[in-house]
Order: sequence, then C-alpha cells, then structure tokens
Amino acid sequence: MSNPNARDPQYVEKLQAIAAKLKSWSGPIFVAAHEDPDGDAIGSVLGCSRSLKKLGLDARAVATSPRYLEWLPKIGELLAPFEVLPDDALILSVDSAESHRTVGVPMNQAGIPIINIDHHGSNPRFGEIALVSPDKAACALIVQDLVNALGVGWDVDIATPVLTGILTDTGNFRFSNTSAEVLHAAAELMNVGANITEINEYLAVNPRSYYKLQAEVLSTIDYPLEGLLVTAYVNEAMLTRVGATWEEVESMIASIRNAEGTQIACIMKDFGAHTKLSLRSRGQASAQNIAIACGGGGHVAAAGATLMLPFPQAKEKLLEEARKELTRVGLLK
Ligand SMILES: [Mn+2]
Repeated sequence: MSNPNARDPQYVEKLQAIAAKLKSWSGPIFVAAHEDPDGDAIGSVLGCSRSLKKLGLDARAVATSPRYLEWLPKIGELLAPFEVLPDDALILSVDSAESHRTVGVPMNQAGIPIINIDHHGSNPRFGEIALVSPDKAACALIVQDLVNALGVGWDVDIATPVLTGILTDTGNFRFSNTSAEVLHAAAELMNVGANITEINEYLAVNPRSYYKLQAEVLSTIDYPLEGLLVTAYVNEAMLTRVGATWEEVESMIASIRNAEGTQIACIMKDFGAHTKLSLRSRGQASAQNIAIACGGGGHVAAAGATLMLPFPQAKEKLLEEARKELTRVGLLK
C-alpha cells in the first residue's frame, strides 16, 4: 500500500491549524469515520475523541463497532447515528475517502464545519480543513501526530486504539506500507503503554461461523486471466447457511491474495441488485486503478468498489478492468 504521492507539503501547518481549531471549539465535536468501519476507522475515532475529552472538550465518538473490535470502545462510548447536529457542532471526519462515505453524522448540514483527516489518495480533500496524507500507512498515524500537536499527555487509553489502527491497516506490519516510520510510531505507542500482544490476541479471534464461511467462500475460488487474477464469490445465502455475517467476509481477501502467481485478488460480494468488489494487488498492478474504473477508490494495493450491476455483469466488468490493468503493466498482451 505504499503510495508515490508526496506528503501534503503543508502537513505540519495543517496539523497545527486543526489542533488550534479543535482546542478553541466551544461546541460539541462529533468524530466519525467511514461506513463498515475497520480497525483504523474505529481506532482513529477513539484516538481523537479520547484525546479531545482529555483536554476537557465536548467530543462525541459516533460509530458502530464491528464485532471483532468490540473490545476496543468502552461500554456506551460509541454513540448511535445522528440525523441532525446542534448549530454549534463541528465534525471531525477520519479515515474516510469521501464525504458521503462518512457515516453517523449529517455531512451536508448547513453551517457545520468539517475537518477531514485521511490517508486515501483518492480523497477529494472535502471539508474546511483537509489533512490528507496518502503516504501514511494508517489514518491512525496522522491521529498520532494530531495527539502530539494537541499536546495531550499519552496514556494507554489513547495509545491502544491508535496502535490498533496501525496494526490493522498494515496487516500486522506485513503489507508494503510497513516502513521504518511505521515501526517507530508503533514503538512510541508501546512506550506509552499500548500492549501489542494483547491487541493482537483480540484481533486474531474469529467467530466459529467464520471457518464454515471460509469453506463456502474458498469453494468458489477461480483463477482467470492466465491465473494472474484470483477471485472468490459470496452471497447472502452462503452466509445464512453457516450463520455468518457480511463482516466476517472482510478478512478473507487477505488469505486469497496470497495465491501463488496472482497479481490481483478480488472477493465479489453479490447483493442482488448490486455487487461489491474488495480488491488487492501486488507488484506493478494497482487495485486502486481497477476500483476507480468501477466507480470506487482506495489505496494502490487495497481498494474497493460498488457496481450497481447484478453479479454476472459485475464479474464481466471486473474481468474487463483487471485485464486492462494487467495489460497496462505488461503482464497481459
Ligand atoms: Mn485507513
């Protein structure tokens, strides 16, 4: 997930402007992230909201935790979605590549300023202040810089969600976005009390249904485009059969992407009228290019898209765009 884009040249300036704006804000600050939140989304939300609360600010964390992260928020800490915000509210959107992907708060309510902190290169830089740094492996790394800019004293409650975000977005320091900077950042969080062994133990647990679902999904494995693409398929009926949820599908892409000789991996999620694609790539091929061509976005090595097409047409579109990408990098003629 390394990205050639340079860091926002005004990175430090913007970080300080955001810290100043947050510190001087007298109304409630709603911290929210993208739909279907992952460890980086929940970790970034909690890292921000806990820091702001520690400064005496009125911060509200708005998110719904997936089951595998339920150990991270305290009971009642994550608030249910808001349809309307008070007039003196501010929104802090984290890890969300697009304004409409931020969930739990009304992103188009007139008069509510939005601060956008993110690391997706495709982010259109929405909001009053947009701090978008595609070379950061996790949004949580920007949050870590923000906590320092705010001058909040680090403690285990702030360090734990931030380290969780780094761990999940780097695949436990295995993805190509794992740099020396990432390891240094993680070491700093461990120094202030984050327990990496404990976090990894929590993250490693799968529901029992997960293994049965894995059998279902892996039975659909296919290797089209001269074996350079690996695909797997999942629909509602398969989930129902084993008593699993869509959430349990999320991590399966990580296992199929390791199929020998493949450059691109895709899990195709069939929702009937629409089809969601989870994409990964290695080497020269870009999952992001395919996702963008399908109306989605993300990072070079990990991206996603929703095609408003039933599965058969969606699969054709995927094959067409994957073929183009593999041709672009010279792997197909
Ligand atoms: Mn992220």
